[in-house]
Amino acid sequence: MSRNPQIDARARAILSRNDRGGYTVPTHGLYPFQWNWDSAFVALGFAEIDRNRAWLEIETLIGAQWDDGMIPHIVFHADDDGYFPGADVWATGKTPPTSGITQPPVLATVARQLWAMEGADPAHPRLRAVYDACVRSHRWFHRYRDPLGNGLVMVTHNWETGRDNSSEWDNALERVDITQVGPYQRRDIGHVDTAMRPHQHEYDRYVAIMQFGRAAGWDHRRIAESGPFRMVDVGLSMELLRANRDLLAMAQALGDDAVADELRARIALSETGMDWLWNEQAGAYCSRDATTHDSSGLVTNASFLAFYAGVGSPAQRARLVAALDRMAGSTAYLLASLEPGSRDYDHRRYWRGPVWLVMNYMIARGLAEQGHADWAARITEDSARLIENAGFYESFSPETGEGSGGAEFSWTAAMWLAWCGK
Ligand code: 9WN
Repeated sequence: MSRNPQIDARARAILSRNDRGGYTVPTHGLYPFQWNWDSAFVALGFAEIDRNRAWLEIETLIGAQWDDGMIPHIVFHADDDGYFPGADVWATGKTPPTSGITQPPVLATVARQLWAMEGADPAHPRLRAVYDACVRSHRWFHRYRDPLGNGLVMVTHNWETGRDNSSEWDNALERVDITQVGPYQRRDIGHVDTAMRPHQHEYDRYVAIMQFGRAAGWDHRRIAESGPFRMVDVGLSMELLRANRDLLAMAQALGDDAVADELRARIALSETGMDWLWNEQAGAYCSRDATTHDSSGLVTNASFLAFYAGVGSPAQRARLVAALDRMAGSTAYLLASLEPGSRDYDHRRYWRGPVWLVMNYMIARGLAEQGHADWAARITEDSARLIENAGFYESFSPETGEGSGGAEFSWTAAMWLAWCGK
């Protein structure tokens, strides 16, 4: 049952307009290439229209997987100088050209859903290749991105988190040396209002961290050990734990016992390890610096992925629900990306306040699975109202509902079709 057939038609038109044949750009203009986690969520939208096209979206993405197992955050299928940093700046030397970092591992979770929609047959002709790619990608995380050996995920660039300018990174970014960055031209602020994008002094640091990776020849071991930004991200830690559970379900169906054992051990490690991110004072899971061990102490939308990951004691979950309740009391629309009142909260600026529908989707799904149907319904309803009132923006003000960032956004359209518009 569709909530509004006219909005469905607009959502389909956005996916079709942003479809470049085999892959979808997040939005035209601002983001002219294929992005990793965008494509995974977009596949869920396509699954409502054309299953073949949904599989193709993720097959194109895994076609750019590196030999070491990393699935890159951007795949530069075609030249376009409307985005900085482009393929020549990353200089990874891959074919097709890609960036040198990754993004949130939500692919296995999406693949399991596509496979389940089609009957969960272990002999499904398109399952095996995607499954194998996810196994290799998850092993890459376990091998290179678990410096503490506790099953949590360290990122080496804030762009890997997908929550680019979250205040969680501020202290670590302050320490990044920008004296050698040199001149460059940002393209993002030519497409959207500067007030909705990261500040210049932050962008300089993003570029400096990228330059470190390039100078290291994109040697992921070296970057993990001595890179200028080493953050254990609550978002990726929760997303990978969830994705490992979904991958395990596929491994069992395929009778891949060795991988299933490996995944069970990883899941157990992460379940126990997650407490390292719990901040009792904040009453939430918060990211922590892998070098200094400082906790951000900030409640962000990523904190609520605990339900999606299936972690937290009853007491911890109660604190998270209390935080949800506070946020519902202070904003018109759930769920702000940073708790209002926090340092540098800004309801229009990117990941420092605005609501992002893909995060809402994962959080609502987790809440529903873990016995909080009322909160899941509230988040789903708010998400639908945001689209109905403002359109398919990249993100939205939690206070006014006004759209923020790019318009005609693929993953927002996909979330309408696959979730909140149903
Ligand atoms: C850098 C594409 C991407 C999303 C990220 C979002 C934004 C890029 C940017 O856009 O990041 O990767 O240049 O701002 O933060 O989550 O995947 O939609």
